[in-house]
Amino acid sequence: MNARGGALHEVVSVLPDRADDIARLAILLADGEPIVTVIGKYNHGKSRLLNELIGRDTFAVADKRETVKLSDSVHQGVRWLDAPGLDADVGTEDDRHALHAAWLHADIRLFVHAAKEGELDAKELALLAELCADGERSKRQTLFVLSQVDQLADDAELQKVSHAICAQWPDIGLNAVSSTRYRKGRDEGKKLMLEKSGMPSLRATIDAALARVPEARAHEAALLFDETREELTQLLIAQDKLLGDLRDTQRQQRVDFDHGLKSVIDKVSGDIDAMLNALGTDHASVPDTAKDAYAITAGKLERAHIQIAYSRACIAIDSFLAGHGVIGLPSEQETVARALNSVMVAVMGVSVKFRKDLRRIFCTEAGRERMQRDFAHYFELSSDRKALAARISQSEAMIDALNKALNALRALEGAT
Ligand SMILES: Nc1nc2c(ncn2[C@@H]2O[C@H](COP(=O)(O)OP(=O)(O)OP(=O)(O)O)[C@@H](O)[C@H]2O)c(=O)[nH]1
Ligand SMILES: [Mg+2]
Repeated sequence: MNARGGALHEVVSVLPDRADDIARLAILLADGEPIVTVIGKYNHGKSRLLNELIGRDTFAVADKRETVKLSDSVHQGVRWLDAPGLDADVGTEDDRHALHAAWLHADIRLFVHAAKEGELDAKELALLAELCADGERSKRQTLFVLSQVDQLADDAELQKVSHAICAQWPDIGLNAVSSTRYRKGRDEGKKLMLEKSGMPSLRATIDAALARVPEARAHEAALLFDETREELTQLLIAQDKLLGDLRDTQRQQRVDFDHGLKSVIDKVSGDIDAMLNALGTDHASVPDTAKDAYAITAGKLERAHIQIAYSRACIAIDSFLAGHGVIGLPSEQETVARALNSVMVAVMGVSVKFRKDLRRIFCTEAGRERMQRDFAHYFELSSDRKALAARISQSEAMIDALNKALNALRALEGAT
């Protein structure tokens, strides 16, 4: 891929829906010969028409569906593209690729319709509408060719068909031609037949259209640059806003979490402090004997007080955490012991037996700061927070890609 290809690739990677426009821009920037293609149903004489226009039998002609892939020939500074018929019922995927390529490459489209078929059918009308709409936007030209007119009985018949088609599409600019008459007139030196074939007049119309190609190309390239730049700019603005919002949400969630957690910790610490101050002598270290197995001893009561106070505090913190999406441990930290896979257990341990432990955890600045820090750590690892962080990274990557695409586009524009 050359530098231009690389730059266009940067643009398509962020604007996949514009792949066709970017492909067309690449063709315009390559600035090769003007390109003329034929479009129409099969057996309507497209290949033969091109052969007569360039004066040699380059493209295969047959009385059946003949052209199945794109072929081209450069003649007198013009690239002529022969395309398959656009009949969906007989066409294949390859045909569609070829037709798409012809659509992308051509500066001038010769819409070929065999006179003996009479009016245009719905498919032809739809295609013509599409070509004209594209022409309005891109200034690419479409010339309508009524082919094989020698197959009509007489001029009156030709008038009838022409009228019928003009009724369907009033400003169609009909070019009636006969390739066989032209060939015969040329081979046999019959000037009148040559003129009557309509080919010299069609050729003159094509030449006039060819003369307009440079201007049309410049218009189209400017249009594609403008539209693409505008779309990139709008996407960038939207993405910048999204990123700003996501970062605000991220910041605010953290502020709310820290603030809420601090209130809960202050409350439970206050309760524990009050309880500890209200307790009398500490009997926790007085050992129970065998005869105390079923008795309530002062030591057991002490331990129960401590355990209940601890559990209450843990439940209060846990319900706050659950409200902020901090529930299980992150998967990489999980163990096979399911009961241990909670953030509470990871931060607080499984139990507390003595007053000094409760005091250390809840009634010192260092203890409270540790809880604040450790719970915040798990908050950041909770799935919603991680998803938010991932969206922020995605948005940052998108902004980066959009900026690169915009710079690449500007560089290309500057180089033209
Ligand atoms: N009578 C008459 N026959 C023509 C004329 N132009 C083409 N034909 C014949 O019509 C048949 C189809 O012509 P092609 O040029 O192969 O038609 P095509 O549109 O390219 O067909 P596909 O490639 O299958 O899409 C051939 O037998 C041609 O000789 C014409 O002006 N007059
Ligand atoms: Mg053909």
